Amino acid sequence: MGVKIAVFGATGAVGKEMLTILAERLFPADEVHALASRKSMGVELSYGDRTLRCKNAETFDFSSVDLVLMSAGGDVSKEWAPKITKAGAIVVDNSSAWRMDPDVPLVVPEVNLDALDGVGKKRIVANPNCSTIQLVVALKPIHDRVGIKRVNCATYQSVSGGGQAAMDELWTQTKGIYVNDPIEPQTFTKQIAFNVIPHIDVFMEDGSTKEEWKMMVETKKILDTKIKLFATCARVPVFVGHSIAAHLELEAPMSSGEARDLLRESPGLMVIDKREDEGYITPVECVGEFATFVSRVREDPTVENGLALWIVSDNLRKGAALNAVQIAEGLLNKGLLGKAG
Ligand code: 2RA
Repeated sequence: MGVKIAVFGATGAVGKEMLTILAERLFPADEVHALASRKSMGVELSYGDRTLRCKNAETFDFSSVDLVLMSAGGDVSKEWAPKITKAGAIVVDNSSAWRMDPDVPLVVPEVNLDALDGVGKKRIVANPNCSTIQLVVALKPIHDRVGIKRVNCATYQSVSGGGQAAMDELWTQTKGIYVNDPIEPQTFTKQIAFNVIPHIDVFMEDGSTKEEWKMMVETKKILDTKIKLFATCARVPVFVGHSIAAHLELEAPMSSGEARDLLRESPGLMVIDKREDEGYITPVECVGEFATFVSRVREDPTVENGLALWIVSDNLRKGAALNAVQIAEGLLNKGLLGKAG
């Protein structure tokens, strides 16, 4: 018996990717519903070679589905996820609303799939932040092999992390600069085209941003509370694909060769690491791919047992929609979906 599934927030960049990936991975759905706000009713969306017409989430009967993949923002999720689970469905939510709730598993299937066994408490599973997901996929095999004491990382995050509007703004600004049009009024506080903005999400008391805080607390919840992590997260003029320069301090030595071999055989990872022109991954090459890519694997001689990695992934796919669909696959394989769930 197939699963009845709804994508809530289907007209957004991540929602559209969720529909695409459900079809690409042949997720065994009997029914797939595209849901969004009333104003999007009737909007046509692709689901593989089929076209779905968007339905109004406010009037949708959530008792008719087994699973809802949500990417509609934190406020909408806080309001709707409890209503949806009360109607009987499981929610996989891409917002930050539930990630640190102790009764909500925060899951990256390659890292902590068994955390899904805790879905029964609230019947909500949280999808981690995009930059956290790609980081922990790469950290997991190294942590399991030798242990990681500390991670210091810098991120170079594409504008699609800010949604379709941010992508549109980069396009407009870039055109404007090329054709000497006046720069459009900024949705962002600073022009992103041909610039780098060291600010994602809001500033916190200690001077870090909430994006940097998310990477620290989510890595601890998903992988190991003992790992110390410090991040600097920047927005860069790239449409899709987040990059991370990660500098690790390990509990024991690991050569760059050992690290490359280990990462090559680890789930969800692809190593592209030749010490020559174009022997590494860049955001442009990761777009549309499922894998998290690792390049520039180096020993860092400035710290004891230091190891440096360059980690790149499509933030709309593994960083959001793919991870959510993989969680759905995990729920199905564990017998937690449908009438069994
Ligand atoms: C960003 N990680 O990149 C945040 C939210 N997707 O903007």
